Amino acid sequence: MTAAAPQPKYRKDYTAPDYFIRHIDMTVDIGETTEVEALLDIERNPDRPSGQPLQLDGENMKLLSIELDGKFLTEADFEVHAKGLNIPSLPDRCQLRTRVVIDPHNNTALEGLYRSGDILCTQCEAEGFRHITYYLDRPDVMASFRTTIKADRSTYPVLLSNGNPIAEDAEGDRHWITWDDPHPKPCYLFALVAGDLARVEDTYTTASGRDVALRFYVDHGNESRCTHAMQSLKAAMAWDERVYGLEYDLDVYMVVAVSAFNMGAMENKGLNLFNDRFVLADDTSATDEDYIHIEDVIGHEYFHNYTGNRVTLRDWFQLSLKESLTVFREQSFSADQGLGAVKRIGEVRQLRRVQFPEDASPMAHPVRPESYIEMNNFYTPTVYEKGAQVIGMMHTILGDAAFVHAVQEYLEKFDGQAVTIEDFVATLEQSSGQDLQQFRLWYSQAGTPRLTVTEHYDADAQVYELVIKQHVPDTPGQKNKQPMHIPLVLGLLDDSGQPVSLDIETAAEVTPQSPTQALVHLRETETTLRFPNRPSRPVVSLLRGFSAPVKLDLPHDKSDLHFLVRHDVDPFSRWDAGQTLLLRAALEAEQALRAGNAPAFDEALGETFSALLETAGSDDQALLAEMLALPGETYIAEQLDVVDPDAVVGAYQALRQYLAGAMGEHLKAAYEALRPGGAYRIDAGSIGRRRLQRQVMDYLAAYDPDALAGYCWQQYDKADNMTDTIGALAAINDLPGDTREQLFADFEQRWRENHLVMDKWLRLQSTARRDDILERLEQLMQHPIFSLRNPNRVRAVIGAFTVDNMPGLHRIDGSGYRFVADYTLKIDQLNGQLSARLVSCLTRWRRYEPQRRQLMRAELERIQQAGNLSSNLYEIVSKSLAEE
Ligand code: B3K
Ligand code: ZN
Repeated sequence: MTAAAPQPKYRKDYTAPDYFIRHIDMTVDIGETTEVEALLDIERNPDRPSGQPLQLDGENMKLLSIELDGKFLTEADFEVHAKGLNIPSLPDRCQLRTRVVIDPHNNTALEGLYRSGDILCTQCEAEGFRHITYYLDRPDVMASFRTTIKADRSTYPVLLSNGNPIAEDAEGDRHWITWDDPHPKPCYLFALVAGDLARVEDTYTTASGRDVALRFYVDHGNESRCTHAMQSLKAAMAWDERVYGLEYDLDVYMVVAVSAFNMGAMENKGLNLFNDRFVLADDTSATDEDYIHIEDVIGHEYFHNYTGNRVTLRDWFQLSLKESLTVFREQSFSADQGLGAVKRIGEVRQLRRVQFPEDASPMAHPVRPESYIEMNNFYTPTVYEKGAQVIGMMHTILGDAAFVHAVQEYLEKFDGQAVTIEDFVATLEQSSGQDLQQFRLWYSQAGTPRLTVTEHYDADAQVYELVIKQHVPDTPGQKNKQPMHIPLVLGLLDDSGQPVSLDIETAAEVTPQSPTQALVHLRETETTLRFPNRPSRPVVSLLRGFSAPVKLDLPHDKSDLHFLVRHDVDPFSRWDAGQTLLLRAALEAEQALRAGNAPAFDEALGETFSALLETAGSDDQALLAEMLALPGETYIAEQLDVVDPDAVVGAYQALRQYLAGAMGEHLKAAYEALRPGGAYRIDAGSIGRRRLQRQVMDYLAAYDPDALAGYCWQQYDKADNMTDTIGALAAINDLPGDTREQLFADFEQRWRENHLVMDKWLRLQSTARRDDILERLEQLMQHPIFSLRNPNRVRAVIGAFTVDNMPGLHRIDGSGYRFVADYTLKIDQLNGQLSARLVSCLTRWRRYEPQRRQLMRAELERIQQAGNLSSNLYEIVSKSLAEE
């Protein structure tokens, strides 16, 4: 056991700070050791009682001296402990100077100031600043920052921090520079970078005609790989001006790409830090998906400048306030860049793959959590992605114009303040006149609501009726929940597939969106909708555009679903009808396999999906690729009360094999027809074509592995871009044989110097279905490019294995679990944020069949008993093992 179990913090316990820090003047002197001097202008909070002790946060640092208003304090005047420093009493206004030594070179947790390759950089969100100096490390303490960095000139020629450079000088081997950021900010937005970096510069002229310098800092040699990120930044700046009327507010916007980074990127004011995989790209080394991710992450961090930085958080329980709104803005931006509805489908796929499981796990928490042990564990799909859906529902309820207007009001009203989710929702409510009282339950109730729909058609009365029941499942600490306000968008199709003019009789509120589409506000446990004057039974298209993040049990039988696949006008619902058909088929196959029978599939299923393939040349190819992609194994498993991974994997494979057989030779024709017609282009049409081609290759691997191997060889050989190159490797990944080995070996030779490209190579091998996968993983970790200290490499090998290798992870001898637990413990000694993510694959042990359940639990107990765990890992493991 951990010596003293870390204690949770509760949202209900929030109190305003006793003291504010109005300004900080710090000097970071980088040398053999790194010394940080901080001069804090402190003011008592007049709303709090006087005479309170000052309790500064500070960890992993050695205190050299402390002065209060110019007088050195002695040890009797203060108390230093493992988590900070207390001074029993303080004048109402004073200046406190501390000098500490920190050790960035041995900071493997990558929080605070740390080394990435040869550069020093920071990560302060959520609570990293307390690793740099003693401070009130909470977002409602906002100060102006002045930062002087001193360092060796040749090792660290570039010295950056937030704001504007105001002075610099050099003497001998050393130089220094002072940065001034006059806008008060919480310390989680502080950033510092020191290193030998190349600078790529461009300019953006804002709508009001101001020039903003855009500067990317990257390793030397990577200058030409910033073009796409730079363009994406400009597109994001223009989008925010056009859609929200928001202009960038400083003269310089800096982005630094670093290779050792715990997450995607960080929105520090004026000085974003990025995981280099979300900056660096060129056609030969980046895939379509890389290009899209870069645009998304660049947009996301840029949009934080308002939603997060200008208006920030009162406390960490409010994290979703900035993250969900920023993800929503990022998603809107991204959809506008060309892929539209297909982007939405991708978001839903991802939500179902990672957030629905989290919502049904021991870590389930509301979008606004009530408690946490380690804040870094709450940067979750629930806070981000479900939170963005919650914002999206308010957007649907208010309508686009009223929503945008309300967000603008919120940003104006709270500019420069640290606020709460309640402040945001109340502003939306006041601005729009909509009642969001019941809607607020989305922030407090965890768990994915389930809608069960039954239908009845009365031919004599010519009335079609739907009864919709909602239920929110129990989650840890929350039972017997209240019904939610769920916006359900729907339409009806007549028997020729035409949309029907809607006339709805119901006690629920209905907002027409068009003559044939309506938004129904579900607020009760049960809602009845009656559609009169229907001479024949219509087919209902429900949850259009995925209007709410719910699980939906459709009333449709198979023929209705086939009909919707052919006729629905809403791309999401059309796709989802197809997914429901496939899911039902997979679940039947799973049942058959568990009963010892061979799976069997309807002929109609093969016909519908073959017919889709035949539209490959004409239809929206990106949408078609999504329509043809099977629901993933994880999502299939999600539907089951007890998971037998062998049956899930078997069912998935059987369904794939069946469909591949049904499509047959058409697959080859489609593959040929989808070959590139010219040089690589990154536009929505070309991306769609390549996605569809990849999907076709996935079926071809099942239908005719030899033919596929030939195609892969040729494609790899001719490719002028990474999407086609990696597509060839991905398609052949699970097929043993010489072609696979040769292509992987050649790829390694070609790309061994490029760690981002090698991550793709590592990732594919970690997810390959092969009996010797664990030995292979060990070999991969011996590769010169691999390091347990680099999160990207660890995620590519171990992370990918835990998420995308169901048969490997769930080997019946328990060796997959043992492997994960061993590395979780090893990595936890270095980086608690990373180890806590890796162990997540074991947390839902209770859902598995008895043998696996026991094996998974034993590994979790082994981790728990190892002792000396990071608070991150401790929280996840202890919550997973807690009694239900
Ligand atoms: N705000 C950061 C995430 C910080 C994560 C800290 N463990 C990136 C983002 O959401 O934009
Ligand atoms: Zn964010």
